[in-house]
Amino acid sequence: MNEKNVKASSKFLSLVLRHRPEIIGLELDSNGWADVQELIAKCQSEGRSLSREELDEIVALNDKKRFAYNESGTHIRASQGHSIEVELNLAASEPPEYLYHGTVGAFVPAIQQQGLLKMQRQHVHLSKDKETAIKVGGRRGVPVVLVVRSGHMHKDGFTFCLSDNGVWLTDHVPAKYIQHG
Ligand code: HQG
Repeated sequence: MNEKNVKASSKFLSLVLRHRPEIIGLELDSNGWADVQELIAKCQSEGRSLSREELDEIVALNDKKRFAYNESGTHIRASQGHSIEVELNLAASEPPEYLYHGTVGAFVPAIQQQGLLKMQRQHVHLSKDKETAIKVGGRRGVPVVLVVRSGHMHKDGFTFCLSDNGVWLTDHVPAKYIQHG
């Protein structure tokens, strides 16, 4: 598979494994897992041919390791980023003192009022480094990086989880814990 095909198939997988499994008639279990054989068969019946080998390549090569197999390799899920309700069963982890959130200037006034909200997704997404936050914000325009005082939040009783692909997840970041980077 060339890089372009990996990217296109990854985008399609993000759509079905995070947001809209029903477009190929797929069902995810409550933890977000899809049966691999069913996924392959349903992609094929929708004219999206995808072999197990190609899926292996996507899981291994995807730039952000967005997808993961279960231990026995029978099921696959997105490691984070869902809009549909799934229970990822991630253990709570102690975050570093600071985490970063990439956004754009147009959202900053609302964020200063309401804090960071999960919007359409299941969590607020935070990065451990500024470079990643710049990329996340850059998807929407000129990036603005907000610094989250995650250590302080943790001391105050807020829960954080680390996804399998290294994204920090939490439910809400109140404005008082946010500073400009
Ligand atoms: C903003 C990508 C107004 C927030 C990335 C963001 C990430 C507010 C947008 C992952 C707000 C939501 C998630 C408030 C937050 N008022 N706007 N109170 N609170 N926002 O896409 O973090 O490539 O749901 O700043 O790398 O941008 O898909 O979240 O701009 O990890 O794997 O509302 O998606 O991962 O946008 O991105 P999103 P995000 P993948």
